[in-house]
Amino acid sequence: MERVITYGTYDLLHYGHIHLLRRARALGDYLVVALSTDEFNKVEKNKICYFSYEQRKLLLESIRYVDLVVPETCWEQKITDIKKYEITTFTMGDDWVGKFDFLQEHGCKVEYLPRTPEISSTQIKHDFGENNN
Ligand code: C2G
Repeated sequence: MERVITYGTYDLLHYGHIHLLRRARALGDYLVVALSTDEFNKVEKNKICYFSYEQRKLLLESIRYVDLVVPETCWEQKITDIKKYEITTFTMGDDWVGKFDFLQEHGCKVEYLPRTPEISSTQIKHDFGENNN
């Protein structure tokens, strides 16, 4: 059984995220999403999420491509995670290309998938803000 994992904030969920999750799931038979906690986002990514971790988790768990959602609390948990969840493939959008190749030394394939270029949570917030002034 090919088990896949991917990581992210997934705040203001949009179709670019869905394209990523669909392709990630297609790399195997089971997809784990490690979802950045509010604390991790704030401290490590300088991101304040619109939706809380629990709300973002509910949204992700409702997506047909996602089998399990677990918390991402630190950058260093990936090696532990691939053992804990018996992961065979790690995948991320290609804005992260090269950053996680080290996981291959731990018996895990690493795939970077092309991002959906025209959409981002930042763009949504910007456009929405403009139309509401
Ligand atoms: N993504 C995409 N296309 C977009 C926007 C995002 O394919 N238009 C992908 C990203 O490449 C990532 C996933 O969707 O693989 C989640 O994106 P973010 O929530 O922005 O994740 P990020 O903040 O990059 O967190 O430890 C890794 C980090 O947690 C990744």
